[in-house]
Amino acid sequence: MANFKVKEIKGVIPAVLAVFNKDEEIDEEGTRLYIDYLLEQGVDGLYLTGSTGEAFLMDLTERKRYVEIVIDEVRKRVPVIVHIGDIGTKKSIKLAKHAYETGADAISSVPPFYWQFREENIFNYYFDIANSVPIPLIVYNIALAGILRLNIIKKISTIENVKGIKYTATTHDQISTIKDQIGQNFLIYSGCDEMAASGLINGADGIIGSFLSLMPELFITIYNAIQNNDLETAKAKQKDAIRIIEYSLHFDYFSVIRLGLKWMGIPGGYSRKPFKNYEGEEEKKIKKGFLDLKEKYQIEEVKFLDSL
Ligand code: MN9
Repeated sequence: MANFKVKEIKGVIPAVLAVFNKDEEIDEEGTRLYIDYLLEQGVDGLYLTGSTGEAFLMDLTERKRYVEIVIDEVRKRVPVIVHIGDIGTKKSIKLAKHAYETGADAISSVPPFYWQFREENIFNYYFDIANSVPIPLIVYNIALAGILRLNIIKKISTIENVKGIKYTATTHDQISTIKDQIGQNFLIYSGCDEMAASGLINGADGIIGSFLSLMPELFITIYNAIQNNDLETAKAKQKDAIRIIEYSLHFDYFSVIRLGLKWMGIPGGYSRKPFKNYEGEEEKKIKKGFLDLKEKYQIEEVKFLDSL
């Protein structure tokens, strides 16, 4: 059963990595420590088994197990959104029902992908999953699965349980337009970490993303600064975030986030193949790159950089 109302799901919500061990198996102990770390930093919620959670590299049993471990570890302290998206309605409904039964506060899904589904297929996909469980559904708009046009977002928003959108597109003016045309209560989570401040300025209720897992403190500062109309702080901290992210994106960045966590003594685990993991000389090179950035731009108060 859900513990939070959808209105309470806002703020800084890390997209959670799947912590695998070196043999690519789920590392339960590591996962629990990593989740505890995020909660200690004061994040407002968690987003599970999405892109950052390498969901499409796991089978359904593994995805379910991951959700069970995290929800058990969270112990109702913050809301949990479970991404249940898959390529077909039938599989997604299985995951949706499992998420609901395990205690997720909301589900979320990318549109069906790979084939060029027509808008009618996409609408029906969301209709069927939204009707399979009594908890809110957050649409996930991301280029990797195909960006949804405003008209289809509006249509999908008329489905009863559809309560918001995770908006990982760069067209941030549309965040404002969605609020105007669908309603102020339709929740929007800005998903481009490089543009967190912009998303929030345009009216997003929260931010969800990979780098919030590595630097929750930085994104909490950005979020609070925007709430307090402190644009100077928001701009300065967003610049720091952009520099760190831009550098990380030269590599398989989930693995870079894992390294950052490891340097702080937090288990970040390993990615599944074909993603790459960095060790030895490559790890040293990445570390050196971060130290150079820190020095060149005088980046302060970023915990993983301070741990180097
Ligand atoms: O939506 C994330 N996208 C993916 C969330 O995981 C593909 C973002 O947080 C990006 O990882 C981030 C870096 O581009 O903005």
